[in-house]
Amino acid sequence: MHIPVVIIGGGPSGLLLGQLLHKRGIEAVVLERKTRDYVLSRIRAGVLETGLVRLMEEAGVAERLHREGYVHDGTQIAANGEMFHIDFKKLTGTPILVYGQTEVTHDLYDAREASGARTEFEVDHVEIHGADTDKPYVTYRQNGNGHRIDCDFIAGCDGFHGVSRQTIPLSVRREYEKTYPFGWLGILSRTPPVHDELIYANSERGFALCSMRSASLSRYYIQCALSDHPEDWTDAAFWDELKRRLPADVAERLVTGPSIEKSIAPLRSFVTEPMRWGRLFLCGDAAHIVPPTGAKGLNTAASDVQYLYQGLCQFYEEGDSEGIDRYSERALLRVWKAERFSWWFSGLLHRYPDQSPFDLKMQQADIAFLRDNEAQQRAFAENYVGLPY
Ligand code: RFL
Ligand code: PHB
Repeated sequence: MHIPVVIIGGGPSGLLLGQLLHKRGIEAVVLERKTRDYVLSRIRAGVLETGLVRLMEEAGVAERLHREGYVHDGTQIAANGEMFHIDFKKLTGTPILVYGQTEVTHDLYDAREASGARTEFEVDHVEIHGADTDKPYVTYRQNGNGHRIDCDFIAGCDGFHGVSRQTIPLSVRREYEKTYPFGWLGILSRTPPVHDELIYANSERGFALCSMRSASLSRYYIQCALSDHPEDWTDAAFWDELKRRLPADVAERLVTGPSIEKSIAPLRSFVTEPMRWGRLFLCGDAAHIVPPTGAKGLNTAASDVQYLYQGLCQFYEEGDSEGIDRYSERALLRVWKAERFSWWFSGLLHRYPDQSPFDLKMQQADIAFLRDNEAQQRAFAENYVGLPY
Protein backbone atom coordinates (compact mmCIF):
# COMPACT_ATOMS: atom_id res chain seq x y z
CA MET A 1 0.00 0.00 0.00
CA HIS A 2 1.24 3.52 -0.85
CA ILE A 3 0.08 6.68 0.99
CA PRO A 4 1.81 10.01 0.22
CA VAL A 5 2.48 11.03 3.83
CA VAL A 6 2.80 8.84 6.94
CA ILE A 7 2.41 10.81 10.17
CA ILE A 8 3.82 9.07 13.24
CA GLY A 9 2.05 10.31 16.39
CA GLY A 10 -1.54 11.43 16.92
CA GLY A 11 -0.85 14.30 19.31
CA PRO A 12 -1.62 17.91 18.34
CA SER A 13 1.29 18.20 15.83
CA GLY A 14 0.40 15.07 13.89
CA LEU A 15 -3.33 15.74 13.90
CA LEU A 16 -2.98 19.38 12.83
CA LEU A 17 -0.64 18.47 9.98
CA GLY A 18 -3.00 15.68 8.93
CA GLN A 19 -6.02 17.98 8.88
CA LEU A 20 -4.25 20.75 6.96
CA LEU A 21 -3.02 18.25 4.33
CA HIS A 22 -6.46 16.70 4.10
CA LYS A 23 -7.96 20.13 3.30
CA ARG A 24 -5.54 20.41 0.37
CA GLY A 25 -6.30 16.92 -0.88
CA ILE A 26 -2.95 15.42 0.19
CA GLU A 27 -3.61 12.02 1.74
CA ALA A 28 -1.95 11.10 5.03
CA VAL A 29 -2.33 8.31 7.59
CA VAL A 30 -1.76 8.92 11.31
CA LEU A 31 -0.18 6.11 13.38
CA GLU A 32 -0.77 6.53 17.14
CA ARG A 33 0.67 4.29 19.84
CA LYS A 34 -2.12 4.86 22.37
CA THR A 35 -5.93 5.02 22.23
CA ARG A 36 -7.79 8.24 21.44
CA ASP A 37 -9.11 8.36 25.03
CA TYR A 38 -5.59 8.08 26.42
CA VAL A 39 -4.32 10.93 24.24
CA LEU A 40 -7.29 13.04 25.35
CA SER A 41 -6.68 12.32 29.03
CA ARG A 42 -3.36 14.19 29.05
CA ILE A 43 -3.69 17.66 30.56
CA ARG A 44 -1.09 19.91 29.02
CA ALA A 45 -0.96 23.30 27.36
CA GLY A 46 -3.51 26.03 27.91
CA VAL A 47 -2.32 29.06 25.95
CA LEU A 48 -2.61 29.38 22.17
CA GLU A 49 -0.78 31.95 20.06
CA THR A 50 -2.63 33.61 17.18
CA GLY A 51 -0.46 31.64 14.72
CA LEU A 52 -1.90 28.37 16.03
CA VAL A 53 -5.43 29.80 16.04
CA ARG A 54 -4.97 30.77 12.36
CA LEU A 55 -3.79 27.27 11.49
CA MET A 56 -6.81 25.79 13.27
CA GLU A 57 -8.98 28.13 11.17
CA GLU A 58 -7.24 27.03 7.98
CA ALA A 59 -7.76 23.41 9.00
CA GLY A 60 -11.48 24.18 9.45
CA VAL A 61 -11.49 23.27 13.15
CA ALA A 62 -11.68 26.64 14.92
CA GLU A 63 -15.41 26.97 15.48
CA ARG A 64 -15.51 25.69 19.10
CA LEU A 65 -12.20 27.34 19.93
CA HIS A 66 -13.66 30.75 19.01
CA ARG A 67 -16.87 30.01 20.90
CA GLU A 68 -15.36 28.63 24.10
CA GLY A 69 -11.79 30.01 24.25
CA TYR A 70 -10.93 33.05 26.35
CA VAL A 71 -9.16 35.99 24.74
CA HIS A 72 -6.53 37.45 27.09
CA ASP A 73 -5.10 40.88 26.32
CA GLY A 74 -2.25 40.56 28.82
CA THR A 75 -0.73 38.71 31.75
CA GLN A 76 0.20 39.42 35.36
CA ILE A 77 3.67 39.07 36.88
CA ALA A 78 3.85 38.84 40.69
CA ALA A 79 6.97 39.36 42.79
CA ASN A 80 7.77 40.74 46.24
CA GLY A 81 4.13 40.84 47.30
CA GLU A 82 3.15 43.02 44.31
CA MET A 83 1.76 42.39 40.85
CA PHE A 84 2.13 44.19 37.53
CA HIS A 85 0.37 43.86 34.22
CA ILE A 86 1.89 43.36 30.77
CA ASP A 87 -0.56 44.55 28.14
CA PHE A 88 -0.09 42.39 25.03
CA LYS A 89 -2.83 44.14 23.12
CA LYS A 90 -1.39 47.62 23.68
CA LEU A 91 2.22 46.57 23.11
CA THR A 92 1.80 44.24 20.13
CA GLY A 93 -1.82 44.54 18.97
CA THR A 94 -2.18 40.79 19.51
CA PRO A 95 -3.86 38.86 22.33
CA ILE A 96 -3.50 35.18 23.25
CA LEU A 97 -6.25 32.59 23.55
CA VAL A 98 -6.79 30.40 26.60
CA TYR A 99 -8.09 27.05 25.30
CA GLY A 100 -6.79 23.69 26.48
CA GLN A 101 -4.57 21.43 24.40
CA THR A 102 -7.01 18.63 25.30
CA GLU A 103 -9.76 20.57 23.51
CA VAL A 104 -7.52 21.33 20.50
CA THR A 105 -6.77 17.61 20.21
CA HIS A 106 -10.43 16.72 20.69
CA ASP A 107 -11.52 19.08 17.89
CA LEU A 108 -8.83 17.71 15.57
CA TYR A 109 -9.85 14.07 16.23
CA ASP A 110 -13.52 14.92 15.66
CA ALA A 111 -12.70 16.63 12.35
CA ARG A 112 -10.45 13.76 11.31
CA GLU A 113 -13.16 11.22 11.99
CA ALA A 114 -15.82 13.32 10.23
CA SER A 115 -13.62 13.59 7.12
CA GLY A 116 -13.02 9.84 7.02
CA ALA A 117 -9.23 10.30 7.16
CA ARG A 118 -7.37 7.20 8.38
CA THR A 119 -5.94 6.94 11.90
CA GLU A 120 -4.47 3.71 13.27
CA PHE A 121 -4.48 3.50 17.07
CA GLU A 122 -2.58 1.19 19.40
CA VAL A 123 0.22 0.56 16.93
CA ASP A 124 3.57 -0.63 18.20
CA HIS A 125 7.04 -1.46 16.90
CA VAL A 126 6.81 1.47 14.48
CA GLU A 127 9.97 1.48 12.33
CA ILE A 128 11.06 3.92 9.65
CA HIS A 129 12.95 2.46 6.68
CA GLY A 130 14.84 4.10 3.83
CA ALA A 131 14.27 7.67 5.04
CA ASP A 132 17.45 8.69 3.20
CA THR A 133 16.17 7.21 -0.09
CA ASP A 134 13.34 8.20 -2.49
CA LYS A 135 11.29 5.19 -1.42
CA PRO A 136 10.79 5.32 2.33
CA TYR A 137 8.36 3.04 4.14
CA VAL A 138 7.07 2.48 7.64
CA THR A 139 6.36 -0.84 9.31
CA TYR A 140 4.35 -1.40 12.49
CA ARG A 141 2.40 -3.99 14.42
CA GLN A 142 -1.23 -3.77 15.42
CA ASN A 143 -3.28 -6.47 17.16
CA GLY A 144 -0.37 -8.86 16.66
CA ASN A 145 -0.27 -8.34 12.86
CA GLY A 146 2.57 -6.74 10.90
CA HIS A 147 1.87 -3.91 8.42
CA ARG A 148 3.87 -1.92 5.87
CA ILE A 149 3.05 1.46 4.29
CA ASP A 150 5.13 2.84 1.43
CA CYS A 151 5.13 6.62 1.21
CA ASP A 152 6.77 9.77 -0.18
CA PHE A 153 7.36 11.49 3.16
CA ILE A 154 7.29 10.70 6.89
CA ALA A 155 6.37 13.29 9.50
CA GLY A 156 7.82 12.38 12.91
CA CYS A 157 5.24 13.91 15.27
CA ASP A 158 5.71 11.31 18.01
CA GLY A 159 6.82 13.50 20.88
CA PHE A 160 9.98 13.47 22.96
CA HIS A 161 9.93 9.69 23.59
CA GLY A 162 9.05 8.68 20.03
CA VAL A 163 11.02 6.66 17.50
CA SER A 164 11.40 9.23 14.72
CA ARG A 165 14.23 11.26 16.20
CA GLN A 166 16.14 8.04 17.12
CA THR A 167 15.97 6.95 13.47
CA ILE A 168 18.33 9.78 12.47
CA PRO A 169 21.88 8.39 12.73
CA LEU A 170 24.05 9.78 15.49
CA SER A 171 26.61 10.79 12.88
CA VAL A 172 24.04 13.29 11.53
CA ARG A 173 22.15 14.24 14.71
CA ARG A 174 23.29 16.90 17.18
CA GLU A 175 21.43 17.35 20.46
CA TYR A 176 21.46 20.34 22.79
CA GLU A 177 20.00 19.91 26.26
CA LYS A 178 19.57 21.68 29.55
CA THR A 179 17.75 20.17 32.51
CA TYR A 180 16.49 22.22 35.45
CA PRO A 181 16.86 21.21 39.09
CA PHE A 182 13.10 21.33 39.80
CA GLY A 183 9.71 20.32 38.40
CA TRP A 184 6.18 21.73 38.24
CA LEU A 185 3.46 20.21 40.36
CA GLY A 186 0.16 20.99 38.63
CA ILE A 187 -3.44 20.55 39.68
CA LEU A 188 -6.75 21.00 37.95
CA SER A 189 -9.74 21.96 40.11
CA ARG A 190 -13.39 22.81 39.55
CA THR A 191 -13.03 26.25 41.06
CA PRO A 192 -13.26 29.73 39.52
CA PRO A 193 -9.87 31.17 38.47
CA VAL A 194 -8.37 33.55 41.02
CA HIS A 195 -7.82 36.25 38.36
CA ASP A 196 -9.12 36.95 34.88
CA GLU A 197 -5.56 36.79 33.48
CA LEU A 198 -2.73 34.30 34.13
CA ILE A 199 -0.47 35.14 37.07
CA TYR A 200 3.22 34.14 36.86
CA ALA A 201 4.72 34.49 40.34
CA ASN A 202 8.27 34.73 41.62
CA SER A 203 8.51 34.18 45.36
CA GLU A 204 11.23 33.29 47.81
CA ARG A 205 9.49 29.91 48.23
CA GLY A 206 9.67 29.25 44.47
CA PHE A 207 7.66 29.82 41.32
CA ALA A 208 3.86 29.60 41.06
CA LEU A 209 1.43 29.95 38.15
CA CYS A 210 -2.31 30.60 38.24
CA SER A 211 -3.93 29.54 34.97
CA MET A 212 -7.34 28.36 33.90
CA ARG A 213 -9.38 26.38 31.42
CA SER A 214 -12.79 28.08 31.88
CA ALA A 215 -14.80 30.28 34.26
CA SER A 216 -15.22 27.28 36.56
CA LEU A 217 -12.05 25.26 35.92
CA SER A 218 -8.65 26.37 37.19
CA ARG A 219 -5.13 25.10 36.55
CA TYR A 220 -2.43 25.94 39.12
CA TYR A 221 1.24 25.04 39.26
CA ILE A 222 3.99 25.32 41.88
CA GLN A 223 7.70 24.69 41.50
CA CYS A 224 8.60 21.49 43.40
CA ALA A 225 11.61 19.27 44.02
CA LEU A 226 12.39 16.68 41.34
CA SER A 227 12.26 13.99 44.02
CA ASP A 228 8.63 14.88 44.95
CA HIS A 229 5.72 12.61 43.94
CA PRO A 230 2.16 13.88 43.37
CA GLU A 231 0.90 11.58 46.12
CA ASP A 232 3.25 13.32 48.61
CA TRP A 233 1.16 16.46 48.16
CA THR A 234 -2.31 16.52 49.72
CA ASP A 235 -4.68 19.07 48.21
CA ALA A 236 -4.49 21.06 51.46
CA ALA A 237 -0.68 21.17 51.30
CA PHE A 238 -0.81 22.30 47.66
CA TRP A 239 -3.27 25.15 48.32
CA ASP A 240 -1.32 26.23 51.38
CA GLU A 241 1.95 26.37 49.45
CA LEU A 242 0.36 28.14 46.47
CA LYS A 243 -1.11 30.84 48.73
CA ARG A 244 2.26 31.47 50.34
CA ARG A 245 3.77 32.18 46.92
CA LEU A 246 1.14 34.73 45.83
CA PRO A 247 0.60 38.36 46.88
CA ALA A 248 -1.56 38.41 50.05
CA ASP A 249 -4.64 39.96 48.39
CA VAL A 250 -4.57 37.34 45.61
CA ALA A 251 -4.10 34.51 48.12
CA GLU A 252 -7.09 35.78 50.07
CA ARG A 253 -9.33 35.63 46.99
CA LEU A 254 -8.18 32.14 45.94
CA VAL A 255 -11.06 29.65 45.94
CA THR A 256 -9.81 26.15 46.77
CA GLY A 257 -11.45 22.78 46.19
CA PRO A 258 -10.63 19.14 45.53
CA SER A 259 -8.12 18.49 42.74
CA ILE A 260 -9.39 16.46 39.80
CA GLU A 261 -5.89 15.91 38.41
CA LYS A 262 -2.47 16.22 39.99
CA SER A 263 0.84 15.58 38.25
CA ILE A 264 4.50 16.56 38.20
CA ALA A 265 6.37 17.56 35.03
CA PRO A 266 10.17 17.92 34.93
CA LEU A 267 11.53 20.99 33.13
CA ARG A 268 13.81 20.59 30.16
CA SER A 269 15.23 22.58 27.27
CA PHE A 270 16.15 20.35 24.31
CA VAL A 271 16.76 20.78 20.59
CA THR A 272 17.84 18.26 17.98
CA GLU A 273 19.45 19.36 14.73
CA PRO A 274 18.74 18.95 11.86
CA MET A 275 14.97 18.53 11.94
CA ARG A 276 15.04 16.75 8.58
CA TRP A 277 16.86 13.65 7.45
CA GLY A 278 16.12 12.74 3.83
CA ARG A 279 12.37 12.18 3.66
CA LEU A 280 11.83 12.22 7.41
CA PHE A 281 10.76 15.51 9.03
CA LEU A 282 10.54 16.02 12.80
CA CYS A 283 7.78 18.25 14.20
CA GLY A 284 6.98 19.45 17.71
CA ASP A 285 8.18 17.69 20.85
CA ALA A 286 9.91 15.03 18.71
CA ALA A 287 12.49 17.70 17.85
CA HIS A 288 12.45 20.11 20.76
CA ILE A 289 11.25 20.64 24.32
CA VAL A 290 10.92 23.90 26.25
CA PRO A 291 10.22 24.39 29.95
CA PRO A 292 6.50 25.31 30.19
CA THR A 293 7.20 28.83 31.50
CA GLY A 294 5.92 31.01 28.65
CA ALA A 295 3.65 28.35 27.11
CA LYS A 296 5.75 27.81 23.99
CA GLY A 297 5.68 23.99 23.52
CA LEU A 298 2.47 23.46 21.61
CA ASN A 299 2.83 26.80 19.86
CA THR A 300 6.30 25.96 18.56
CA ALA A 301 4.98 22.59 17.39
CA ALA A 302 2.39 24.58 15.42
CA SER A 303 5.01 26.69 13.63
CA ASP A 304 6.89 23.51 12.62
CA VAL A 305 3.64 22.12 11.24
CA GLN A 306 3.08 25.31 9.25
CA TYR A 307 6.55 25.18 7.64
CA LEU A 308 6.19 21.47 6.78
CA TYR A 309 2.63 21.89 5.51
CA GLN A 310 3.72 24.74 3.23
CA GLY A 311 6.69 22.72 2.00
CA LEU A 312 4.55 19.68 1.21
CA CYS A 313 1.91 21.79 -0.60
CA GLN A 314 4.67 23.42 -2.65
CA PHE A 315 6.03 19.98 -3.51
CA TYR A 316 2.73 18.37 -4.48
CA GLU A 317 1.05 21.39 -6.08
CA GLU A 318 4.00 23.09 -7.82
CA GLY A 319 6.59 20.32 -8.04
CA ASP A 320 8.98 22.59 -6.12
CA SER A 321 11.06 21.12 -3.26
CA GLU A 322 12.33 24.49 -1.93
CA GLY A 323 9.96 24.43 1.09
CA ILE A 324 10.89 20.94 2.22
CA ASP A 325 14.57 21.54 1.51
CA ARG A 326 14.57 24.60 3.76
CA TYR A 327 12.21 23.13 6.39
CA SER A 328 14.84 22.40 9.02
CA GLU A 329 16.57 25.76 8.67
CA ARG A 330 13.30 27.74 8.85
CA ALA A 331 11.85 25.76 11.73
CA LEU A 332 15.07 25.87 13.79
CA LEU A 333 15.41 29.64 13.45
CA ARG A 334 12.09 30.08 15.24
CA VAL A 335 12.60 27.12 17.61
CA TRP A 336 15.79 28.63 19.05
CA LYS A 337 14.04 31.94 19.73
CA ALA A 338 11.28 30.11 21.62
CA GLU A 339 13.97 28.16 23.50
CA ARG A 340 15.67 31.41 24.46
CA PHE A 341 12.47 33.00 25.72
CA SER A 342 11.37 29.95 27.73
CA TRP A 343 14.83 29.57 29.27
CA TRP A 344 15.03 33.28 30.14
CA PHE A 345 11.50 33.42 31.58
CA SER A 346 12.18 30.27 33.64
CA GLY A 347 15.33 31.88 35.01
CA LEU A 348 13.43 35.04 35.88
CA LEU A 349 10.86 33.30 38.06
CA HIS A 350 12.27 30.14 39.69
CA ARG A 351 14.41 29.56 42.76
CA TYR A 352 17.55 27.55 41.90
CA PRO A 353 19.29 25.50 44.63
CA ASP A 354 22.69 27.03 43.84
CA GLN A 355 21.54 30.66 43.46
CA SER A 356 23.99 33.03 45.14
CA PRO A 357 22.94 36.33 46.76
CA PHE A 358 24.34 38.03 43.64
CA ASP A 359 22.19 35.82 41.37
CA LEU A 360 19.10 36.72 43.42
CA LYS A 361 19.86 40.43 43.07
CA MET A 362 20.20 39.98 39.29
CA GLN A 363 16.83 38.23 39.20
CA GLN A 364 15.20 41.03 41.17
CA ALA A 365 16.78 43.68 38.93
CA ASP A 366 15.56 41.81 35.84
CA ILE A 367 12.00 41.76 37.22
CA ALA A 368 12.16 45.46 38.12
CA PHE A 369 13.43 46.27 34.61
CA LEU A 370 10.51 44.38 33.10
CA ARG A 371 8.08 46.19 35.39
CA ASP A 372 9.48 49.67 34.67
CA ASN A 373 10.71 49.59 31.06
CA GLU A 374 8.26 49.67 28.19
CA ALA A 375 10.79 48.46 25.60
CA GLN A 376 11.47 45.37 27.74
CA GLN A 377 7.73 44.82 28.18
CA ARG A 378 7.26 45.03 24.42
CA ALA A 379 10.04 42.48 23.80
CA PHE A 380 8.40 40.23 26.41
CA ALA A 381 4.95 40.67 24.87
CA GLU A 382 6.20 39.98 21.32
CA ASN A 383 7.73 36.72 22.49
CA TYR A 384 4.74 35.71 24.60
CA VAL A 385 2.10 36.28 21.92
CA GLY A 386 4.37 34.48 19.46
CA LEU A 387 7.06 35.60 17.02
CA PRO A 388 5.84 35.75 13.41
CA TYR A 389 6.03 32.78 11.03
P1 RFL B 1 2.85 14.97 21.96
O1 RFL B 1 1.71 15.73 22.50
O2 RFL B 1 3.80 14.34 22.91
O3 RFL B 1 2.24 13.86 21.01
C1 RFL B 1 3.04 12.81 20.48
C2 RFL B 1 2.12 11.63 20.16
O4 RFL B 1 2.91 10.59 19.59
C3 RFL B 1 2.54 9.35 20.17
N1 RFL B 1 3.70 8.43 20.05
C4 RFL B 1 3.76 7.46 19.12
N2 RFL B 1 2.91 7.08 18.18
C5 RFL B 1 3.28 6.04 17.38
N3 RFL B 1 4.47 5.37 17.54
C6 RFL B 1 5.35 5.74 18.47
N4 RFL B 1 6.51 5.11 18.61
C7 RFL B 1 5.03 6.84 19.32
N5 RFL B 1 5.66 7.46 20.35
C8 RFL B 1 4.84 8.42 20.77
C9 RFL B 1 2.19 9.70 21.61
O5 RFL B 1 1.33 8.72 22.21
C10 RFL B 1 1.49 11.06 21.43
O6 RFL B 1 0.09 10.92 21.25
O7 RFL B 1 3.74 15.86 20.95
P2 RFL B 1 3.29 17.03 19.94
O8 RFL B 1 2.10 16.57 19.10
O9 RFL B 1 4.52 17.48 19.27
O10 RFL B 1 2.72 18.20 20.86
C11 RFL B 1 3.57 18.89 21.73
C12 RFL B 1 2.79 19.39 22.95
O11 RFL B 1 2.07 18.31 23.51
C13 RFL B 1 3.71 20.03 24.02
O12 RFL B 1 4.69 20.82 23.39
C14 RFL B 1 2.94 20.91 25.01
O13 RFL B 1 2.02 20.15 25.75
C15 RFL B 1 3.90 21.62 25.97
N6 RFL B 1 3.19 22.41 26.98
C16 RFL B 1 2.67 23.66 26.67
N7 RFL B 1 2.78 24.14 25.41
C17 RFL B 1 2.21 25.33 25.07
O14 RFL B 1 2.34 25.76 23.92
N8 RFL B 1 1.48 26.08 25.99
C18 RFL B 1 1.31 25.66 27.27
O15 RFL B 1 0.60 26.33 28.03
C19 RFL B 1 1.95 24.42 27.67
N9 RFL B 1 1.82 23.97 28.91
C20 RFL B 1 3.04 21.93 28.29
C21 RFL B 1 2.35 22.75 29.24
C22 RFL B 1 3.54 20.69 28.67
C23 RFL B 1 3.36 20.25 29.97
N10 RFL B 1 3.85 18.95 30.27
C24 RFL B 1 3.14 17.98 30.98
C25 RFL B 1 5.08 18.47 29.64
C26 RFL B 1 2.19 22.33 30.54
C27 RFL B 1 2.72 21.10 30.93
C28 RFL B 1 2.57 20.72 32.37
C1 PHB C 1 -1.50 25.96 31.51
O1 PHB C 1 -2.59 26.56 31.62
O2 PHB C 1 -1.41 24.74 31.62
C2 PHB C 1 -0.26 26.76 31.31
C3 PHB C 1 -0.35 28.11 31.06
C4 PHB C 1 0.79 28.85 30.87
C5 PHB C 1 2.03 28.24 30.94
C6 PHB C 1 2.13 26.88 31.16
C7 PHB C 1 0.97 26.13 31.36
O3 PHB C 1 3.16 28.99 30.77
